[in-house]
Amino acid sequence: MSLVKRCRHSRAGVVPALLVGALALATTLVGGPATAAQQGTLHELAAAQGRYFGSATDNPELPDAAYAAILGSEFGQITPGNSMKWDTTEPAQGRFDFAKGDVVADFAQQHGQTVRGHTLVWHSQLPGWVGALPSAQVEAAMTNHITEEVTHYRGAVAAWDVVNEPFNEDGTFRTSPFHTAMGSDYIATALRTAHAADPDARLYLNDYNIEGLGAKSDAMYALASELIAEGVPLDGIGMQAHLAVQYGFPYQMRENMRRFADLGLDVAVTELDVRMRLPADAAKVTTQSSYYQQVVEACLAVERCVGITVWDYTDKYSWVPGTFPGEGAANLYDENLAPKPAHDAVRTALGGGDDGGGEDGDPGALKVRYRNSDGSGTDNQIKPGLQLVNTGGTAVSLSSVTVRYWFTGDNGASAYNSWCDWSPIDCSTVTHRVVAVATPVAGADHYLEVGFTTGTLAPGASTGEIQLRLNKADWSNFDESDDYSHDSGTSYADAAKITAYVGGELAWGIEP
Ligand code: G2I
Repeated sequence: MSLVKRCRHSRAGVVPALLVGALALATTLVGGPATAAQQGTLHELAAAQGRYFGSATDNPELPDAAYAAILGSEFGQITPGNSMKWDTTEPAQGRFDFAKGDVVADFAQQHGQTVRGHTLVWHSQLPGWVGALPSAQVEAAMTNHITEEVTHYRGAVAAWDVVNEPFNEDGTFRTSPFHTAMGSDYIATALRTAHAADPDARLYLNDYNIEGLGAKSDAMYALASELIAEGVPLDGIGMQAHLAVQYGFPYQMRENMRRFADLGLDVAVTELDVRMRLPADAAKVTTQSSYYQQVVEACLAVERCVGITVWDYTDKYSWVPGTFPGEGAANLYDENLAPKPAHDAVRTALGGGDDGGGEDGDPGALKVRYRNSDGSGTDNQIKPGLQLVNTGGTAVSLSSVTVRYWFTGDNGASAYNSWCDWSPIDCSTVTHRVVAVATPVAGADHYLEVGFTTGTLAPGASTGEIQLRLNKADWSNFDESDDYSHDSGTSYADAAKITAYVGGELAWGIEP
């Protein structure tokens, strides 16, 4: 084994100044891709914000000198795409082979990079012998595998994806030899075993489609809460973030990251890419850039988000076309290793954009415009017309935005119905619900919350009119005159008493 042991880091996300320095040195030596106009590599920009910026890589790619030069200079962390998986490291029971993983670990060591180990327990790329074991032998095989691999990489791997992809889309546990043999307890057992083998490694659960709020991330949240309550050594949640321009940006990614952080966990974006149906066009490329940018912004907004790893940095070595025929162009660099617009978007976002980023940075520049479309302020409906305008210089993903129209329910039923009657952005993309205020204040015991399932608001763009309407379930009348957000103006004007949020943070207006 040629692996050189490296100094330990208590926290995968913190890049010691020494390493940043080493990285800068590597840039000078290998003559990386950064032009004179671009100050700092992606990782240096991230490190200045207390994050790492990394890439997946794979053994067949490393002999590509041009590829390796960028990998070694631009990124501060690497993840082996395949070579630390079970089928490679223990192809036959008890026969361990770390040669390929060592090549990646050595590359990292030579370039002052940290390594995320991927992955110890996964239903896929699992050698046939594991599935063929009698159930009673699976736990011992699993704990032995973890112990051997984690022990081998002690000091070289800063963080492990201990369990990968434990959930189905609906939030139920995925069937695997491990789940079949041990039920969901296999997860706690795996974490405890990994911790015993390397108490300094940061231990993660990793999955896809858990980037936004939803059934699958709720399941991960419930599992993480339970593991923490039981004292199981869990340090972080890995959000893979294999995004696609045609499916929209994950719903409330920041909020979702924050709830895991609030459990005391680190969060890492572990496999970011943004694919599209080919051929690429200007609109898809713009959306892609905005998704990359929003992921970076979400990570910078949540202190416990320790870093971002792209699932390889170039289209030349992407897994996407092999898995989704007709799709691709998912990465930051093209097939000739030239940086794409998404690369600039990431750089800009890491540079802090308009406010320097950082913890709870500028959530985005938006304003709400309003007109009263209601002929009567004392009938049984409230009819606000709203427009949302991007007043900033960067695109805003509508799925991260919510708007609140504050009002009082007066007397009558406590249940409400709400409606989107018309909008040029299509009411099917607009969500709306009435929420009771926990601690009512004058003018507001409820608000109409408006959200979006998809769409991007370019700099300067407006959603156009969104015609909204709400009523009480018993159709009793309102007195709108004292409602906080109500105004009698019937043409559109800026409305400071209607609030807008990006990723749950107030971006416009004054709350009652
Ligand atoms: O599928 C994308 C990623 C989703 N999350 C977990 C990751 O571990 C996964 O990575 C990918 C690798 O990037 C691919 O390179 O995992 C795939 C397998 O699930 C990897 O693809 C496989 C090919 O399907 C095999 O034909 C090939 O032998 O890579 C193998 C090794 O090159």
